[in-house]
Amino acid sequence: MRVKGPEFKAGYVSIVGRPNVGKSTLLNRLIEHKISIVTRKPQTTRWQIRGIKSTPEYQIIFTDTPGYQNNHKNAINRYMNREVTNSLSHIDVVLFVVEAVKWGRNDALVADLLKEVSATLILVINKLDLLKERSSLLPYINNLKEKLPFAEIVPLSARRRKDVDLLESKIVAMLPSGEPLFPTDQISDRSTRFLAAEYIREKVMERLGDELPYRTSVTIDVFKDEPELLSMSATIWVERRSQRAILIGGNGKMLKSIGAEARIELENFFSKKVYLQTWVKTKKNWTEDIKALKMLGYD
Ligand SMILES: Nc1nc2c(ncn2[C@@H]2O[C@H](COP(=O)(O)OP(=O)(O)OP(=O)(O)O)[C@@H](O)[C@H]2O)c(=O)[nH]1
Ligand SMILES: [Mg+2]
Repeated sequence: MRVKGPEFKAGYVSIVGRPNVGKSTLLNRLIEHKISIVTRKPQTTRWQIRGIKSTPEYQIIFTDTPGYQNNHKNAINRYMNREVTNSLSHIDVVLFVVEAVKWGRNDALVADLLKEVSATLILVINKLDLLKERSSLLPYINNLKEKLPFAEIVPLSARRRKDVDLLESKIVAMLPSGEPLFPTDQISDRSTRFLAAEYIREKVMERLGDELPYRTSVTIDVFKDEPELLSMSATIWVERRSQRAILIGGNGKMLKSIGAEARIELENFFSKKVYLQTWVKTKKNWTEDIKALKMLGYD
């Protein structure tokens, strides 16, 4: 790794907030790659995912996290909440993401967690483009200012490039000086195999988010990466036989569509042809079963 001058900055930044506020959208925009999957359904992200942004002047290691909540209390949700709390130690900056101008029980839970955190706090008020009454923003900000000692409050839309650039410049100002912490050509801590499974899960959630919101998980059984072709075999896990039938659909139509959509995204991401086989298997009540969770990668 090239040694940088003393003015180089590097640090860790965690992105936290309740489900569906736009954390993963923000991460992807910040690092300009689709590392974390995004759907309109809450509880899309299930694990910590790091995205690394390196420039000649600085390196930021962002961690996207699952949405913090206490609506659901089963084993998978306990795992997801733990991913959030674990992301809050040994970091420099926290982006606390909320949605303009909403504040609920789960936002308050996140605020409580952050009371114990020593890192610099930035409040990111997302989805500004959806806000009809601009006049409601100031009282909202004034109310949130009382809750935690924010170093910055940044209303934005994670979908707008220039808003995200401005946020990034504010983050850089708060980073400590130091050498790069990761190789400067690395964009994530996750393997391509992991990302492939996530892309497939995204398509399942997009298609069946209403019928099977939190009941599916994806594992990759075969991952053969050759110069011209990536061959993959993936298993989509569900909790019950009835869910398996929904996922497969009449004449296998639903599974075929999911496979076709995932393949297009994977071909874009890997810039090569992808051969994808998909299977659906049942693992009874896996969201409640610690052993099954481990087998599916929630360890
Ligand atoms: N209009 C608008 N929609 C947004 C914006 N940012 C995110 N979204 C949408 O909000 C939904 C949730 O976005 P995600 O990025 O998956 O949210 P998240 O906080 O990562 O959600 P979880 O992983 O479930 O905790 C998606 O449909 C996004 O397209 C924004 O700035 N404006
Ligand atoms: Mg997410």
